[in-house]
Amino acid sequence: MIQPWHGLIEQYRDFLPVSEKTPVITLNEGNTPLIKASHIHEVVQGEIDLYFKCEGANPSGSFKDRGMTMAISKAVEEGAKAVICASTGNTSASAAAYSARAGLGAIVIIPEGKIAMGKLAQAMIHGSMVIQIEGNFDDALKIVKELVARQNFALVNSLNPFRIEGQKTAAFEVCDQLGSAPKYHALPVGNAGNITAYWKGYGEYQSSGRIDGLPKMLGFQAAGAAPIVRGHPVGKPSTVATAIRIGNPASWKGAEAARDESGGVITDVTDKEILDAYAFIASKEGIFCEPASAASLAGVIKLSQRGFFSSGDTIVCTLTGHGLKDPDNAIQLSKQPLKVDAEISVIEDVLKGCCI
Ligand code: AN7
Repeated sequence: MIQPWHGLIEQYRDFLPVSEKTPVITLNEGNTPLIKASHIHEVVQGEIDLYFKCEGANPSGSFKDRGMTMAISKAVEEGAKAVICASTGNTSASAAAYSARAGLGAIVIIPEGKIAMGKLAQAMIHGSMVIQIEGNFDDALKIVKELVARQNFALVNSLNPFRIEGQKTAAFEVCDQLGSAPKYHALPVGNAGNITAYWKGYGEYQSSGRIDGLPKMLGFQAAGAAPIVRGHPVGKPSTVATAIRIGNPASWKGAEAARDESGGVITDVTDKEILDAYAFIASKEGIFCEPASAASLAGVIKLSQRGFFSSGDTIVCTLTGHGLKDPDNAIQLSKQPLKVDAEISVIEDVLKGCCI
């Protein structure tokens, strides 16, 4: 019989800072598919095995749910009345969903006009207080940090260590699904919490004897928002991948440690490379992720062109969020639907010469 799944806190309780007293607020997040790429040889040189960890399959459509089940459960345990976060969209969507479930108030501060439509809809329908600022994510996070110092709100950005604890379980799942750690693990990098969390997770799984080796961590920033690659904060970050439009990541040091301790790389990819990978993943692999997620594959493609990988390497790319979050980019990038009369003969004419 298939074992029922009760969310990642129940599954990985031994690795998480929870006790019998912690009220578990869960939407049964985690247990997301690891899907082997089938057409990757068309874009990546050499005989590599590449897998997508499809985090868009989480309840609110992104990996943030892993951190949020922990952060919200702990906020309830600690008696918080409301939570607050700054967000490029997915953190706010997840915070909104989990705090609705917990009966907590949620305040989300977002950059006006720069979050994808689906994410905005999520924060709104779950009933959080949505505040848009004329500023970017970095401005929003600064405001949130100041508010937390003055008011009794629980911060649920990844500065909250419980977020990292929850998110590290994605590394556990990859190992459980593959039977070992991959040779490389590729991720988009924004505020840098996730790469920090994965590295922590792999390290803990190794210490517990569940895996032997560790992966090399590959992080990819958008070229217009690549502070870690440039070595200094970026004042006006810009990229089509709004989820990672961040100029001064909170977990900067964690990302550098993941890179250096694992012998990995953090580099940048252009918006064109991101969108090409995004279209490839949807049209060839059948997986609809959001643009930021595709930075992981875009980076792998770029490194492979430099001969970075060897035959037989196993690479996992995390696809961090679902494509439905950002319908505008999908529609803009795709061939537009044909508009014709509702006549069978007209449609047959149109179909002449097409592939079907
Ligand atoms: C789809 O929601 O920062 O490097 O405020 O939504 O851990 O920040 C989102 C980040 C990658 C980057 N992919 O992860 C937010 C936010 C998607 C994301 C990232 C984000 P981190």
